[in-house]
Amino acid sequence: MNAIKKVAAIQDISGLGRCSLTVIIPLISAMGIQVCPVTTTVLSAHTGFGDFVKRDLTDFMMPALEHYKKLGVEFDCIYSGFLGSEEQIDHCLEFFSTYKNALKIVDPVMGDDGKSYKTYTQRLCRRMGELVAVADIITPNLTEAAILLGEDFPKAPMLTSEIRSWLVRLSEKGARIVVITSVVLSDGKMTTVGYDRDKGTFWKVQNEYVPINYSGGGDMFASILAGSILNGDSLPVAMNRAAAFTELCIRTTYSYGTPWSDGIMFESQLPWLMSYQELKDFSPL
Ligand code: PXL
Repeated sequence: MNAIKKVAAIQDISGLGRCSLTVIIPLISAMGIQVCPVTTTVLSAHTGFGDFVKRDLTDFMMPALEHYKKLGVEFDCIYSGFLGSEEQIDHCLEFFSTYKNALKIVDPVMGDDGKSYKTYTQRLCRRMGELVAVADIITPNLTEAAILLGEDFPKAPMLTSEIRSWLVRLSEKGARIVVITSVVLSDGKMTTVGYDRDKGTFWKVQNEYVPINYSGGGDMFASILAGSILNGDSLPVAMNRAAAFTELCIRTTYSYGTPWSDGIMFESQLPWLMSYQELKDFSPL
């Protein structure tokens, strides 16, 4: 048992734009959990900038794993996100199979707003399915859920019965907990939905809509969900904590009118996360 839980975060780091490790390290740390980065790529700015320089660290991933095995270190959680190549997926699979007792969280980052990111080929998206198959928890947004299910991106609001069926079908691919973000339900509300297969329960948390999509929003949501579950919160409370903090920070950022590519201003809101509030803004789906 680690005195403080350890999360191996298999993620990239971008100098500009607040995504992946520059979001995950401060947020999970603020929740009292240690982040051990397994850095896949170093970028001057995230790929949304269009123009950036990068150093690929794919060949660092297996030596890092070998080092951890030699040390006998145990991780409480392995958490993967944005990945740059099929080889990086192979290395993630090695981490997951090495740490069988760790909580396996896969954020199948592939796209947003109905489109896949430029760097994600169809083959890379298919291979992401292999990570989803070994995960305990997955956190796709609606675009990624559609890609994983081979469905068209829903242009209209979704019925509860429809999104429940998406949750169950995604869970049949492996994970016992599925959370889908950025779903518009037929009441017109922006909603996060979740399914716990073992308990047979469906949950939702609703959010204020903000008309801009910042980089790193998915990383923010998934890392708080991860921290919250590791700290013993129930699934709906974890969804509520992740959605509430993300909404708080997005609304703050929107009020300043900064560009989407700068990401979400979370620095001044960290005390909210650290104060670990009681939450009850969730309901059955
Ligand atoms: O937030 C996802 C993400 C992570 N890392 C890099 C990205 C993106 C999304 O564009 O470009 C490098």
